Amino acid sequence: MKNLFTLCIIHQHPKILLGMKKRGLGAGRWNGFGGKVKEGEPIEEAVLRETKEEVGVIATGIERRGIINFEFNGNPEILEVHIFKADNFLGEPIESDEMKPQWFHTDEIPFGNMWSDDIYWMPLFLSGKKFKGKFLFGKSDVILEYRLKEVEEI
Ligand code: 6OG
Repeated sequence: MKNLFTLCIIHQHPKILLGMKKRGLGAGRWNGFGGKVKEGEPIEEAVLRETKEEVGVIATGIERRGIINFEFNGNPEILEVHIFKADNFLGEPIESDEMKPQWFHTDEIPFGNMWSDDIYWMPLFLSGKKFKGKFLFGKSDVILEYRLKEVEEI
């Protein structure tokens, strides 16, 4: 079973906007904004909807940069996460029920308090590359296996 998710990172060099996830999947970690794509919903609309819901801004200049499939050992669900970059936004970032936003310098990204895959693909993301990959997680969200490659087109 495969489910589609979005993840939006607003990148205004040298800073990125992340949110501390307050509930649900990944609670207690910094991440971009996003969530599950609804049945029949275009992915580009889903990423804008989730970003608006979670941080109160309309992301602009979005570009898809990565697609990563996540699997958790022993769980048949595959999460296909579409990662977008936004280079600007309308409105002011505000805290929501789900996320508390904060800007981070790209040299001070809090990888120790993020999903453990992020440190692998974030350098590609920050340098403007496109990428595809797959991560298999075990207990305590340890990475058991992964594949990650840069691609020309996504
Ligand atoms: P909601 O619970 O908000 O959707 N997500 C992941 N992000 C990273 N960086 N690594 C993972 O490794 C992830 N698994 C899921 C996708 C969950 C949000 O979390 C992202 C969504 O933006 C396993 O509906």
